[in-house]
Amino acid sequence: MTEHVHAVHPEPGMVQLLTPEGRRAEHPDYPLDISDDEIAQLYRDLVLVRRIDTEAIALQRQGELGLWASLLGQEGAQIGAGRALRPHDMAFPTYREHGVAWCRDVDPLTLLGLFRGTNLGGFSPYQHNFNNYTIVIGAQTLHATGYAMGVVRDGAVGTGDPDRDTAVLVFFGDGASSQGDVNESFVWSAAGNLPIVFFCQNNQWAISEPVTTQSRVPLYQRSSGFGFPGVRIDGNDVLASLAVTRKALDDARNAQGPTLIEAFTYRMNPHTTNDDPRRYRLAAESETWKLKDPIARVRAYLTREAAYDPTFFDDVEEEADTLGEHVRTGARALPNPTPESVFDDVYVAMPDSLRTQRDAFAEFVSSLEVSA
Ligand SMILES: Cc1ncc(C[n+]2csc(CCOP(=O)(O)OP(=O)(O)O)c2C)c(N)n1
Repeated sequence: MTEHVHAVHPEPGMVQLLTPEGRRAEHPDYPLDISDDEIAQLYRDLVLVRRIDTEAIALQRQGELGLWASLLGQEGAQIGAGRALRPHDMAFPTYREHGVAWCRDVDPLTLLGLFRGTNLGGFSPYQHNFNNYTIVIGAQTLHATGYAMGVVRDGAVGTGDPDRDTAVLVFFGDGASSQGDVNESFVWSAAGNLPIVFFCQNNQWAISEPVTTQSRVPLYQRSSGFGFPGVRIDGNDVLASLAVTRKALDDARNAQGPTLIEAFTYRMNPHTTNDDPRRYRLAAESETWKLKDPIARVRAYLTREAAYDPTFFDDVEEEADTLGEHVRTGARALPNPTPESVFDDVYVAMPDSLRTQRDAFAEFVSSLEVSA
């Protein structure tokens, strides 16, 4: 039996650098100089973020989280894009970018706090160069566009200094592409030639709404009407995501303006833990996408083409077990927030007027406490 039986070919025009069977492919516009050890590091990232996701779903089922938005199936898109960022670039996520958060060194427990209701975002966007999660669909594309305008005003574009030139990477979904906010950000980014990369994870579904009813053209073609390039990548291919995002971020930093990347992928799990996809999609669909799993192909490459030893995979599994333990015990131990913490992180330096309000609120709250 040959392995061609399970060959899954990319759509025409889609950039793919690692096939679902784990073979390297070349693309003339996106050469990727990467060592096997670097690919092994990407494998580690992919496995670890999948483990965070699996643990989070279990915690939600046990009543420890109110909700969780799973990234299953989208790890390749997110790790490739996340690892293409330079430290001083700024990224704007939606609520599903746990893989990018991982690349920005955000502790998974901080993300879990948002879904447990113990924090309102949890981390400083400026410490990680990673904005807080945004639930309002598409709003973060305008935030990112405003940030990119600031980058231009600071003169941090096209100077040729790699430590100064800055790009902005913003994530959104296929459903979000129909939002006015996203289209307004396309207009402003094109008009201002802003250093921004729009990274659309087309996971085929906006809750129960299929992408086919959202758009009559492939999403990556939307950008041409706004006057900037669009590229479709195999969103389950971490190498394609890395190479194409890297190039788009380089262009942005070099004052070449925006790019739209459509990562063609699939949401393997329900929209969130509150959703039941059996009500609106066929099981056969996800069975087909399983053949394009973003982790299996990297493992196949490392095993067959790079001759990696089984001990490497065992070590990554062991690391995932340790991380799982950290997530499980850490989530249960997350401290309850104090009422006045809603005032934290609103301003970099709290104005006196807000400080006065916070103190009055704290006094009010303590007046409600019943003495034993
Ligand atoms: C402005 C706004 N409208 C509606 C919602 C409700 N809502 C939450 S997720 C979602 C679908 C988003 O789909 P998509 O952009 O494809 O992203 P995905 O969740 O698939 O990653 C909707 C409509 C919302 N959060 N914000």
